[in-house]
Amino acid sequence: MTSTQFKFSAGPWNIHTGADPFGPPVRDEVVIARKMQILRDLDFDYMQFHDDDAVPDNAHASDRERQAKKVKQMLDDHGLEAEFVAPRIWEDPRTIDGPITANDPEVRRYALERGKRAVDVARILGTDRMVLWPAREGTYIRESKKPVEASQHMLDFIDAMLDYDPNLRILGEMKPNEPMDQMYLPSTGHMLAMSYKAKDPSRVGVLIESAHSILLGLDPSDEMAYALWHGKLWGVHLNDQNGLKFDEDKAFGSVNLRRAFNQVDVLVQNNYGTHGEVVGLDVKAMRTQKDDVAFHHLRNSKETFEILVEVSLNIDRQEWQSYVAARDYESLDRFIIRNLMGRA
Ligand code: XLS
Ligand code: MG
Repeated sequence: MTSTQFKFSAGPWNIHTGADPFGPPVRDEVVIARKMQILRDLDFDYMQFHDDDAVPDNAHASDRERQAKKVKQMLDDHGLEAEFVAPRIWEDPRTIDGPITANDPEVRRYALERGKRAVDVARILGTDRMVLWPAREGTYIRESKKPVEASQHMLDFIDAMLDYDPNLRILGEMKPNEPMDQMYLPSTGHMLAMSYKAKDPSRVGVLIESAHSILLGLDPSDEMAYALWHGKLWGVHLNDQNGLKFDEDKAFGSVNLRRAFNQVDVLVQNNYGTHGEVVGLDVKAMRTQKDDVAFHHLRNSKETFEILVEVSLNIDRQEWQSYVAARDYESLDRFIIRNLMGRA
């Protein structure tokens, strides 16, 4: 696989106004058609969606199809495809305490309805993938929910979605915290275990975000390798993260180039992308960026990925192996660093 064979995607939320919990927007909102144009100009092939990026959840039932079709047309006009649809089940007032694992059965019913509406949108946008980032499925204080029952609610939700559409695939995007203090199913491993309990395990897999692994104290490339071994790495959200704090969504490779290389290398070496998997870049522009340059984080992340693909394809594997065989890891360490510094 050469770098050009990878397909790239990003969501509308990756071109954003810069609002954060401590301050208002600093840039103008960009309409979705313009975002599509930006992605196209950057040579992206896919756009990712939350359900309400395409159709607001309060849209009238009779109008939902028309609105979704309009977005599909817009994608076609820009030569883009939808990679996935993720139900944004964390903003509605009913979902304050995590809709899928809410104690109130009425709220859990809303989660199911909302999930099904997201599947309808996905169908019209032409994707069979639902990403499940269960943002509020956890607790602020541990005593507020029953964790064993919560696990069953998560499985019930997954099964209901699989039932609703026989072609649907679910990609769990796990994260250990934020907005919750502690999340249920915090890691890839948890979601993979859950996938085998689902009524059709072959349709349940994961999307791994670099920053989420780092927040778990894990190496993203090892998480990716584990999911690849299961045949269940169906999406990635590449980005970077400076230590254990809020989810920073920094440009890919901007904090730790070696960690980025290891992710690219595991993807390249295991033919990621040859079965329709896409390289998603879940990166945010710094708040300091002015409007006209507030997409460079996407361009830069893609470029870093592509250069690291070249490194991975051209690195001297024989020399690499010779250090492994001799158990000379000091030399191996130097070899990798010299390659990353362009001094191979
Ligand atoms: C948040 C997630 C989110 C998902 C899509 O931490 O990264 O943006 O990727 O719902
Ligand atoms: Mg993400």
